[in-house]
Formats: sequence, C-alpha cells, structure tokens
Amino acid sequence: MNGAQLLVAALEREGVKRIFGVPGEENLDVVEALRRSSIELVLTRHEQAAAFMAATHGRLTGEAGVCISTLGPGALNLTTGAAYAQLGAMPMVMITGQKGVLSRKQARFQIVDIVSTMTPLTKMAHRIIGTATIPSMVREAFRVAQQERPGPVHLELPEDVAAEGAPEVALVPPHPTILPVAHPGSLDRAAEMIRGAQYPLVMLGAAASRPRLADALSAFVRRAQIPFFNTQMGKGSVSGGSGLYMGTAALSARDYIHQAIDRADLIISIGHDTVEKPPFLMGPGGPAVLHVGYLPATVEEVYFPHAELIGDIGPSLALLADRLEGRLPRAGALLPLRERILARVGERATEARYPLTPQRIVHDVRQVMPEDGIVCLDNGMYKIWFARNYRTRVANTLLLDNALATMGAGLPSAMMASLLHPDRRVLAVCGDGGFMMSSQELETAVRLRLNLVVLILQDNAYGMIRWKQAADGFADFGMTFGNPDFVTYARAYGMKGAWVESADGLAPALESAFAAGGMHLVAVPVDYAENMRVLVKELASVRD
Ligand SMILES: Cc1ncc(C[n+]2csc(CCOP(=O)(O)OP(=O)(O)O)c2C)c(N)n1
Ligand SMILES: [Mg+2]
Repeated sequence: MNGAQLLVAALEREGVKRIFGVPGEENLDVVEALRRSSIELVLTRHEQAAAFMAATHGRLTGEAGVCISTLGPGALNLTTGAAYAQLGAMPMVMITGQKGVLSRKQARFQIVDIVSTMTPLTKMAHRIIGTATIPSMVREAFRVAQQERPGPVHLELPEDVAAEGAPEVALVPPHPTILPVAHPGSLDRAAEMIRGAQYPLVMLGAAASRPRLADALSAFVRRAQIPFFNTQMGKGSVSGGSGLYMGTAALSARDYIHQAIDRADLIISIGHDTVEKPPFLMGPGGPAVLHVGYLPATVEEVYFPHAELIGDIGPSLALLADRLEGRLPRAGALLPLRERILARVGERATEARYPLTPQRIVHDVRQVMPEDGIVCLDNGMYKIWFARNYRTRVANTLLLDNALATMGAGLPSAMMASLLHPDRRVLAVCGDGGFMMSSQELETAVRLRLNLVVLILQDNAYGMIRWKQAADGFADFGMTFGNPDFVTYARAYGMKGAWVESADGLAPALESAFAAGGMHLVAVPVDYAENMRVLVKELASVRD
C-alpha cells in the first residue's frame, strides 16, 4: 500500500462516493488508487465547478463533499469554491497535489504556497508530510469540515508522500456525535422573554437550513404559533402551509416584510449567520433580539443580540416549546399584517408583458416546480425577486448564495442537486452573465446524463450592477455585452435548447423540458424595468 491508497481507503471509510475535480500529474497515484476503489472520479471542466459541486454536496447532506486538483494553477482555481463553502458554512474537503517535498527535481516550477493561500479561506489547511498521519488527518479533516459551524478543509498531498510505501496504519473510524443542548437557565430566560413579548416574531436564518433541522423547526413553529419570516438562505426551512409565514427579508429595510419586523418588540432569531446580507438592521430603540444558534452570535454593527440560546438547535427548541406551548396569548399579534404583506409582494405575478417581468418568471417557475423540486440560483438581479416572491414549502428547495454571492455557482450547484436527487425536478436559474462563467460544465452534465433544466434570463447585461448604477444616479455605462445564440449553444453540447417567444411561452417550455428528461436549456428575455418601479420607487414609500 502507498500513501495515495491509504488516503483513498480513509476517504472510503468516511463514506465518500464521488470526488469532483481536474487531476494533474502530481495526483496520478491518487487517481490510480481511485480507479481501484469504490469512489467515482467525476471530471469537471474547471476546478471551480468541482468545488461548487463538492460544497453543495455538503450543504445538502451535511456530509463533506470532496474535490481534487493539481498543485499551483489547479489549486488556485479552487479558491473561490473554498470561500463559497467557508462563507456559506458548507462542509467540504479539498485535496490538492504538490511536487515532492524530499527532493526538488523541477526546482520551483508551478510551486505556489497553497497551504498558506487556503489558510484564510478554510477552517483548516494542512500539508500531509508522511504516510503514518494520513488516517488521522483525513478523519480530522472530515470532523472539522462537518462540525458546527461547517466549512471547507484543505489537505495537500505531495506526490512523493502519495507514492511512498505506507506502513500498516489503522484507519480512524468516524463515530456519531450528539451536540450539547441549551442550558436550562438560558431556556428559562428565553422563555420568559418570549412570554413577555407583545409582538413576537421568529426569524429563520441560514443555519436553519441545515439538512437535519427541518422537522424540529417545523415542530417549534407549530407549537409556539408565532409568525415567522426568513432570511434568503433560511427559505423553506419550515414546511409550508403553517399559515404563519410572513415573508422573506431579501432587502435590509423598507420591504413589505419590514412592516412586521419594525412593529415586533422581540425577534427570535434562529440560526442567523451574519455572512448574509442583513435581513434587518439593529439599532438603538429597535426590537429585542434573542439569538438561537449552534454557536454564539458574532457581534456586528447591525446585529448584537440581547440574549442567546446556544446548543443543538432542534432539541433546544423542543425544550423551549415545552415552556411556551399554550402560554402565549400574544403569539399571533403580528398575524393581521400577513395577508397585506403577501398580497403586495405577489402583485403583478401574471402580467403578460414580453420580454417577461421577473415576477412573471418567478410565478411560472413555481407553477412547473413540484413542492420538492429544487431551484438553484446563480447570482444576479433575479435572486432578489426569487427570494422575495418564490414560496418554498420544503427545506433546501431554493438554493441560493447570499454569503459569498459569487457568480458561476448556479449551474454546478444544480448539477450536484440533480446527482443527489435524480428523481426530483431540478432547475438552474442563471443570468446571461453568470451562466457564461461556468457554461463549460454543460459538457460535464451531459456526460453524467443528468436530468436538469437550465433557465437563462437574457438581458445582454450585468443587470444587477446596471440597476445599482441607475439607482445610484450614475449614467448607464459599461454593463452590456453580446451573447451566443443560446439555443445553438445548447445544441452544440448535445442538449435541447428553446427560446421563449411570448409571455405565455415560459411555463410550457419548462414543462415540456422536464417531461422529456435529460439536459435542456431554456432562454427567456427579461424586462428589468420592474427593478426600478418596484424595488426603488414603490418601496421608497414603505414605512422606515
Ligand atoms: C464572480 C463575481 N463577479 C462579479 C460579481 C458582481 N456581480 C453581482 S451580480 C452581477 C451581474 C450579474 O449579471 P447576470 O448574471 O447577467 O444577471 P442579471 O443581474 O443580469 O440578471 C455582477 C457582475 C459577483 N457577484 N461575482
Ligand atoms: Mg444579465
């Protein structure tokens, strides 16, 4: 056995089924070990996409996704994915090659200090310097990546260590961990705060979307009967139909949902992670905030909770509900605002304008997606519209990145969702800018025979920045570009492509793409005039 085989055996022991990446010659021993293993090597066409896919595996399963690259240039291409997983709290293990460490036959060719590069982008970055430590380092990598707050870990395996004969070292088996639950003293204090509130409101943040939490959160909301809203990354974490959903805070202030937030005297903030664009701004004289989290809140200028409930969120909330159930006569005090907020947000959703309005696109997508269908967004203007207007009823069915908010992750994250859930409808929604940052991965998706529909919103521009430019009073300059003919482009990859030709054409185009199965691209022209009309002019009149 050599170091590479020991590494792969340790990965198998962690339950790894797939590794995503682009190998280089420094990884060849690892590739050979993978060939003889149960793990599938999934080649991508850019390392960044491999990292986005591995991170999304971690996000959707709680188990670290794994990606691999060569040294120097390949490893540097993983860095955006590392930051994506770090800010987004997605467990991931990145393995990169390196030249031999015992001799330097190629001098400094391609050598970049990747461990130092990765250190600020990860929870842990280490070079493996001998085969004896491989089992413990792999176990430690997965432990660190997966434990709260989850994130990326980097291991560098130099090619001479990979090729070196490995002694008989036992693998370190993983074991189940049970997290501590909130202390009875803080539970009593939290319950007292909530019982004393006149206008309580629950907020569900990014950590509320951890895959294991959905049932516990839904139970808490059902038992406490306090209305809730969510942050962008907290969408779907409570099963729908509770009648308590008030909206999504896609903007930091002055959206309709802020009418409820501003009236609340207590916000029970569950799983909020301040990597997200603030869902509301704390300031002097605002509501009291009770932070419920796996870890204490980070204190920010705009987020400084007055009390905290720290511990495993699910069981802690069950104990909190024991102290609240049936003892909150004011639980629903903010509910009378609900109808009006949701009605305002839902306005003009069926307008027959062409090019299509963002509201219409969100509406039509919702119509063709079943409750458990997964929509994966890239980053652009439409993200705000989907966050505000798209109603989710199942956890992790609207995957968006409100943390690094990078362009280019929409398609790879949808590919991962489709690999994990081949029997569910999966839709990637991308702008014409973001799509072209990872469009080469269509080849990967076709090769993997995925069932996936990619919807491209075409405005021939970096629309989001163009909107900000206009909203800030700058001249319209420097934000437009040309595009390939997306239908022809899709066909070149062996996929089906369709262009939406009328306002009523989007839903049928998506429906027939899903019905046919396989890889489809649907391109639709979008009219972003609504950005100004709604998000600037109309919302300016919403009470501060
Ligand atoms: C990698 C990266 N580069 C730049 C940005 C800044 N940025 C945010 S949205 C955006 C425009 C997105 O354009 P497009 O994908 O066409 O979506 P649209 O807003 O036009 O719908 C840009 C440039 C970013 N978030 N990520
Ligand atoms: Mg665009």
